[in-house]
Amino acid sequence: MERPIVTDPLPPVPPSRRIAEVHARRVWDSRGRPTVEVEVATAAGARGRAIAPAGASTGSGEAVDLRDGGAAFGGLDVRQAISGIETAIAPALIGRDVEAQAALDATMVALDGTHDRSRLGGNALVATSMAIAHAAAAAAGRPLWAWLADRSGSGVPAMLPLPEIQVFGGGAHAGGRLDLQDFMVVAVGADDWRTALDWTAEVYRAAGRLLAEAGRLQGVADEGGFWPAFDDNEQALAMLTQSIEAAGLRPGEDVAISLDIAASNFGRGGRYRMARADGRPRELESGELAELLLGWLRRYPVVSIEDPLAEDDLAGLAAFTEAAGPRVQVVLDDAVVTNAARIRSHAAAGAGNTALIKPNQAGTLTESLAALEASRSLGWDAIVSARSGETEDTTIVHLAVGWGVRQLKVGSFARSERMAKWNEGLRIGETLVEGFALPPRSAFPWG
Ligand code: 2PG
Ligand code: MG
Repeated sequence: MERPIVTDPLPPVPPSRRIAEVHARRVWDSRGRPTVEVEVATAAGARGRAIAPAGASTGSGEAVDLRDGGAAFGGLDVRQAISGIETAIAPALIGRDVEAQAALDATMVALDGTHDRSRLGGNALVATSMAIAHAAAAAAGRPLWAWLADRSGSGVPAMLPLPEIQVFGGGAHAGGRLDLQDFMVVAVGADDWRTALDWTAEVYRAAGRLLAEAGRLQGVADEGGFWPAFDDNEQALAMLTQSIEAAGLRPGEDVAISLDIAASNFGRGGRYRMARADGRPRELESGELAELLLGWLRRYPVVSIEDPLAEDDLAGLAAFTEAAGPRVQVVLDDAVVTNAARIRSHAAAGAGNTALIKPNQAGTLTESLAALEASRSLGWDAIVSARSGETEDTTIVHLAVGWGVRQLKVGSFARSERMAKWNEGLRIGETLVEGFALPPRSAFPWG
């Protein structure tokens, strides 16, 4: 007689970890645009909440947000993304184990079914993915950074990351007033998070005063950096260096410069149309733009440069990385879009040495972590980054600390969607074994 096949049922998920509710609501971001907030709750009442950010200078390979189109809010409404969470994502997650982040993210990716997350929306996925992590941490009674650190197995001690903070905004964040997008400072000489913020606050004040005195201040750009009315990109670099000095700090020693050229915004096919290359509109070849940037690296205390050439200019990125040398951090954003496979192929080509990690470019935390692990396995460094459209959500600070990422880029030292992140670091530092200590200077290419 045949014996009946008995399969063990999966053990029931305890109420403390069983997802009982996934609720989406429409909220507003720092540009006054609609965005997606998700709340996840377990049967025992642990809750997590997160909000999707939004980019303005996006890479072509990013997960795309689902936006409604039409007349309302410039076509940027997110009602379809919200309804997709309620009708498709929530039913697939309810009853599941909130701790199973990778499996839950995989379910969302499979439900979406597109290569660019365009059916359910990268905005729907990232808000849900981050809310799951918050709910899991809450269910375990742990702060999110500690929950992530417990499970990351990276062996890297949980530490606050070195901040990259914008002082001037240009490019797509300031009506194209300057070609370059982010003129940032990095407190390379600071031993701890509080000192890094103190120094940056002084540089930011000095920059505002110097700009106003020069009659070049036009308000603030999208990320809270000053919107400077310069005739030439290099004038901004010179004034940023002066601002560090005016704050009583040593350029390059205490505080150095980091640039996001965001060259995909003005270049394609190896040709770059700059409005203010040296005060006038000019079209540059890839090699000419590289020369211009290398000249700035020689003349100013620049330690890090992001997207120096466009995302489609792999040969140019590789040539620039080689020419800049190992002491310069060459960060790729638009070209690798938080994607493990793209990071691998760029590393193989010798293009770049550091990956920007933006969870909403990938769509889920699991894919973001895969991108981070790929960069680590290749000997690249990584920077967790916010977007130009942000909110009070502080998840990325916890990701940087919990995943052991040594740098964090959030935008400027003004406006609450930015300050919420810097201030969250002040809270987290009080609870870390390492306190407010930053990674040692020797950990970085400029060390
Ligand atoms: C970038 C980001 C942040 P956006 O290019 O790195 O500065 O901008 O979010 O608009 O892509
Ligand atoms: Mg960028």
